[in-house]
Formats: sequence, structure tokens, C-alpha cells
Amino acid sequence: MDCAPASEAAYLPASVRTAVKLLVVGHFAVGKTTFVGALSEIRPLRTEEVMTRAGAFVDDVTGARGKATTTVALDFGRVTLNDTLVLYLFGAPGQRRFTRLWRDLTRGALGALVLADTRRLDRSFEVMGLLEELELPYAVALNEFDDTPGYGLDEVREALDLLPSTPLLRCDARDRVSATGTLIALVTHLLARTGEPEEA
Ligand SMILES: Nc1nc2c(ncn2[C@@H]2O[C@H](COP(=O)(O)OP(=O)(O)OP(=O)(O)O)[C@@H](O)[C@H]2O)c(=O)[nH]1
Ligand SMILES: [Mg+2]
Repeated sequence: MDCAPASEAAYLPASVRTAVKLLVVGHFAVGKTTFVGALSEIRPLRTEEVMTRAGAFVDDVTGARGKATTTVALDFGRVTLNDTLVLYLFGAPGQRRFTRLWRDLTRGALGALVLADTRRLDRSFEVMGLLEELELPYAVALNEFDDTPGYGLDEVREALDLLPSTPLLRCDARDRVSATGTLIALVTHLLARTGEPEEA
């Protein structure tokens, strides 16, 4: 486990009035740890462990060549989105065996960002199914890898059977600006659902 040392960036500006808890979820190796790491203004907390060969029978490593570690509990990071709003990000593994962890992590969460990979779109259904069971609203961000096929967003929306109101966008989990854009879309969606003014 790797956690943040105290530093100036660890302190929130006095103007912050609202703290929102969000989950960052998605199937194995979709880029959750990368996403939280790219965004967090504090050194992210990670729980990475080296993958063993035995694990290849449990988690399909297809499309994740060169990946040596996996998250065994959660990722945690913080983003101050504007002067008054801070987001706490909890990255959670998407496999069914982590359902119990999800039940704890979703307590107090306002919504979730689902990272998806169009090379392995079918694997997102399990994650979206869990969110729907837990009645947590979500947005979907397509994390684009070098060999990602160029599907249109409408095609992907249809394939994932998303509601027309569910935000769907592309992102690069390694890029702070791109990742921030997806969180703004999610927060805007959540505010619209609660009837708050959309000012994220
Ligand atoms: N090319 C490219 N590589 C990426 C991108 N996002 C993540 N990666 C790489 O993909 C691999 C998997 O990323 P992780 O962030 O570990 O994925 P994860 O979802 O946290 O994985 P688990 O916790 O094991 O489920 C890493 O080697 C990343 O460097 C991306 O947008 N583009
Ligand atoms: Mg991870």
C-alpha cells in the first residue's frame, strides 16, 4: 500500500463547501488506477500487488499485455474541481468477487464513472449491472488504447444499451485534462438528476 505524505497540496482551500464521493469502476485492466493517478492532486493511495501466473485463470489478461500488477482493494484520490467543490475518488475493482467491497464503498457515494474499453465492451455489463443493483447513477467513459477500434459513440451507446440520458464520452485515462472532462460530465449529470443548477 502506498499513501500520501502530508504536503501543502494535501490541504483543501477554505472556500470548499461541498465534498462529493464518486466511484471509478470498470473491468480488469481498463485503466482505473491510471485514471485516479492522473487526476489526484494528492499522492493517490494505491493497493497494487504483483500478479501471479495462477491469477491468469481468474482474470483474463487479454489486451493487457505488459501489466504486472493489479489493484487488490481500492485506489483513492482527490480532485478540487472548482473553488467550492471537491471530489473524492474511490477506484474499485469491477469483478463480481468484489461485490462486498462495493457495498461498503458505495455508502455515501453520489455516482460512478464507468471506464470501458471498446476492445472488450462485453466486460462492462457486469460492472453496469452491479451499479444498477446498487441504484448508483453513472456515466461511461471509453478509455482509448493504441489499438482501440474506431467505433462511433452512437454504436457504443447502442451496444451498451445505455439510457439516452447516460453520458457517454471518450477519454485518455493517462491525461489529466481528458480525465477531468469525464468527471465534469458525470457531476453535471448527477446535478441534473437532483435538480441542482448545472455549474460544475
Ligand atoms: N495506451 C493506453 N494505455 C493505458 C491507458 N490507460 C491505462 N493504460 C495502461 O493499461 C494498463 C492497465 O491500467 P491500470 O490503470 O492498471 O488498470 P486497472 O483498471 O486499474 O487494472 P486493475 O486494477 O488490475 O483492474 C497499464 O499498463 C496502463 O499504463 C490509456 O488510456 N492508453
Ligand atoms: Mg487498478
